[in-house]
Amino acid sequence: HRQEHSVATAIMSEKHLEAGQPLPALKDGSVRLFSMKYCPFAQRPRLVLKAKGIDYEEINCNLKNKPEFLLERHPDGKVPVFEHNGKVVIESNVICDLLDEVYPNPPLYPKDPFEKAKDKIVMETYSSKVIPAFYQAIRSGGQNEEAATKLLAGLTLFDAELKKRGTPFFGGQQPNMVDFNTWPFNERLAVSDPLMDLIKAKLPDLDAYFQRMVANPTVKAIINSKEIYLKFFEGYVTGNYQYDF
Ligand code: GSH
Repeated sequence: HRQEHSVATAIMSEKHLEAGQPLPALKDGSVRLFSMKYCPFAQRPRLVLKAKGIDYEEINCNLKNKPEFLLERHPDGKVPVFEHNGKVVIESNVICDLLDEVYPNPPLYPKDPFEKAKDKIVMETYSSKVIPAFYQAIRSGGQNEEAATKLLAGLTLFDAELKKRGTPFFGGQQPNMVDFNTWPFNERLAVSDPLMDLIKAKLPDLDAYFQRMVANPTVKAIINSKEIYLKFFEGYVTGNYQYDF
């Protein structure tokens, strides 16, 4: 049964913890996510946990000066890392699928295995066609035309799939795993005015879909503003990453 009233996500580390800092003690039986506030991959399980009303402890990590406890749990010291009862799981997509099995309500995939496979293909396509172009485009402040063209081509496929479904979200009337898996990147497109102008002009239905996602309570609960991302993405350009501001 969905925990409707569970809104009190326990944030253990408001600040990003770094090398030399100990891991705060965990309450018995609780669920923990090692994260970084602006990481799009960590935002995937954060959205899934929120959608399912699961309380969890969030440990934010400084990824330029990694805390030992993160390196002990992930061979490359990446986030997200999920931990429950001493069991550790890495990779955002693996974590999200695990969460959907462990906490089945509400389900975030179709019941039918073939429909579920279709959803996974949409996510795969987005990951291979949109995400690399997204990073290229964002690093250039939306000024790299080749990256913008590639990004738009990837988003066109995504838009076409949603049109084919004919529903407000990939999940139907409500967002499902496809919507949550891709949203962290869609949310960050807002940092670039040229890119958003291009999307509004060429893919107006996709823009309308973005507006529907922004209005969704799960998405809204953990959304960051354009200003916050602009500030964080300065690190991409200067190499001087700031995690707490
Ligand atoms: N494939 C991984 C996933 O889906 O979980 C990617 C995770 C990832 O790249 N996270 C970044 C990270 O931990 C932060 S956004 N970077 C630190 C590093 O690469 O050392």
